[in-house]
Amino acid sequence: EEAAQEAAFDATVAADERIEPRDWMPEAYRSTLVRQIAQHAHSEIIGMQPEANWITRAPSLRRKAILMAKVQDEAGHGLYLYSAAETLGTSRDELLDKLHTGRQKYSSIFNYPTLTWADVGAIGWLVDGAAITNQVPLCRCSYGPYARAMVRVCKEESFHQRQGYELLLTLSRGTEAQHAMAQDAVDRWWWPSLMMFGPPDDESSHSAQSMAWKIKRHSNDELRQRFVDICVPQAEALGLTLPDPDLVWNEDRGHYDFGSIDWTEFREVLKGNGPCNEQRINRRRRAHEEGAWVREAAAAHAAKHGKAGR
Ligand code: FAQ
Repeated sequence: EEAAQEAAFDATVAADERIEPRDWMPEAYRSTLVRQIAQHAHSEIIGMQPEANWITRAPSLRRKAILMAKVQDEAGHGLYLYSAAETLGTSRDELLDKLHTGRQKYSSIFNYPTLTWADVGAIGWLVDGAAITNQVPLCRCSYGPYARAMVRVCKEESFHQRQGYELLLTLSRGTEAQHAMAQDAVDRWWWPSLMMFGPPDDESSHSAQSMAWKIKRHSNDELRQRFVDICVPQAEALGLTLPDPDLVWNEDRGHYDFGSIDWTEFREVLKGNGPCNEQRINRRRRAHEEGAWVREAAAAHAAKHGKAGR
């Protein structure tokens, strides 16, 4: 029986069809998906913090409304992703507990501080740009609920990326001080954005298996290269420079060559030693504790109306 189920799973993946929650799947496939989807969900909700830092200080009502909508979208993305993870048999409570106790990761990028208003633009352009580059192929992920969640997430991410680009363009074309602020933000966010794609391929422990299962469609280095190639002309259009003296078009490869990434910094951030790791996780734990009464009230309401509480 098990062999027949495994053959059916392999055939579904080979035919580029979707695995659905009730289908048989190898335990390692299930746990890999829970790991990746949970890390992704955690990134969305932790990722609300750096930008939320600027909502009260947005320079105009229009900018404030846009930023509030963006941060709210991120909460929504977290919810789609936790729901996708729940279809694999893990509860949201369990996943949040793992985040709060440091047993599951979130993206390295959200451990950097947002020092000026221009950081909101740099995050939109570079961080959301990197997120889209990584997530468009995930719309074809072999696991149905994750793939479908990504379709909507990517549409919203493109709006986020455009708002960041437009914000930076406005600053870049503004006063000298505004231009300098935009350049400084790009200087600080460029390298951490390249790290979002994960370790180099020869150190990426999960890539080979995840690609065989068609969870990932491209390697970390392939997507990083794609992102660099997209950003160079955009930086030119913005009138800003990317902080890499080794960035140069390579005619033979048909890609931009770029300088080496500081992987020591990446590993330190993953170990909890980035500039804001402690602040981010403490704030998340506190928000969770302060929201306990809402969860209790919702459960009491559901119980009273005869529905199973969650
Ligand atoms: N940060 O073997 P691999 C967003 C870990 S976008 C932290 O290559 P894999 C939108 C990895 O987990 C950001 N850890 O791993 C937004 C593994 O550790 P483990 C979120 C990282 O899974 C914008 C180890 O290193 N997007 O939130 C990172 O095959 C603005 C070995 O690595 C996603 O999560 C990192 N950067 O490939 C929100 C996308 N990179 O678990 C708000 C979905 C690697 O063995 C504001 N995820 N690690 O302990 C993926 O595509 C993949 O999981 C990768 C990593 C590509 C991130």
